Amino acid sequence: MRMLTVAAAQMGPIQKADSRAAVIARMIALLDEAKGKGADLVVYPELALTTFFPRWYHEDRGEADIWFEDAMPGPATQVLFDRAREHGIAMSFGYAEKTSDGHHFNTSVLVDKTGVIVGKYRKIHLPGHAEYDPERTHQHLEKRYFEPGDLGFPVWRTLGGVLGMAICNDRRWPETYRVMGLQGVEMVLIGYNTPSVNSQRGAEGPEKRLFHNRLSVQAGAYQNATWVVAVAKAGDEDGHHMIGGSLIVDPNGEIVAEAKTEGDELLVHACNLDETAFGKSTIFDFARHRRIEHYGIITSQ
Ligand code: CDT
Repeated sequence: MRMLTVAAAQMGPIQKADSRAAVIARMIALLDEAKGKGADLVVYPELALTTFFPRWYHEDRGEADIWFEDAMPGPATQVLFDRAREHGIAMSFGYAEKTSDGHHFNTSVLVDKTGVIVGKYRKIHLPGHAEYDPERTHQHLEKRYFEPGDLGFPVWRTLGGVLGMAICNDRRWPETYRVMGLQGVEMVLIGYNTPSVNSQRGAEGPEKRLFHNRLSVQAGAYQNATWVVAVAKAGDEDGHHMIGGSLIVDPNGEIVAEAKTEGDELLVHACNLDETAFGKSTIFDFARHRRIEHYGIITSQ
């Protein structure tokens, strides 16, 4: 059996005024707890180091660079890498990335047990809008602050399995999972920040959004015979509430662990990566059963 004990490290709210150091201290506390519970891998949310800043409008785009990291690890995050390496735990977390040539991405990294970044993913499906929209109850300016990811949906052979990453809105798109499924993915790591209300549709509240979260993640897991670990940043950030509902889902699409709070909370589960084999060799044996001659429209429009 190929066992991988994963810890979904849900994080409670991060306020606009919170320092990186304060946030990283919380991440280290979760890492220490995960070590005590035998985790091999800790998964943190999207944009784990800061508040969900795309809700804030900066007329001058350059002012938003305060939310971005231009090195990883950098001066603030080195302690997190050091602690993970001391514990011999792998980790994945999201952050806002500014590249040396001035590009901006919503990024997540996969760090192995020796503290080396072995994988990087840049968010492809960017929701929201680029300009201030007075019609919305709140802003969601990901299209202002980030460029669409340019790395595709790779998978990495590490930790005894085949791992992939996606970020928040990506989890709602079947193509996200299928592109990794076609590469044999066995565990998909996803961080998210999901507002509890739809800024354009007052009637859609937290219950519906938690339902859509489960629906998307469970379907992606089942239809690709993969584990999925989906991790929220939750609760009230400066008056803006976000759903929790972090999940670990097995290759049958069943929930094996689910967050009960909207705070910092660790979900730990020992995942048998060999459980992916049955679905991949039977109902979702892609080579035998897919009919790609009928799928062209998916990539032509
Ligand atoms: N962070 C992120 O991608 N959030 C979106 C909100 C959608 S509404 C603009 C999500 O899909 O959860």
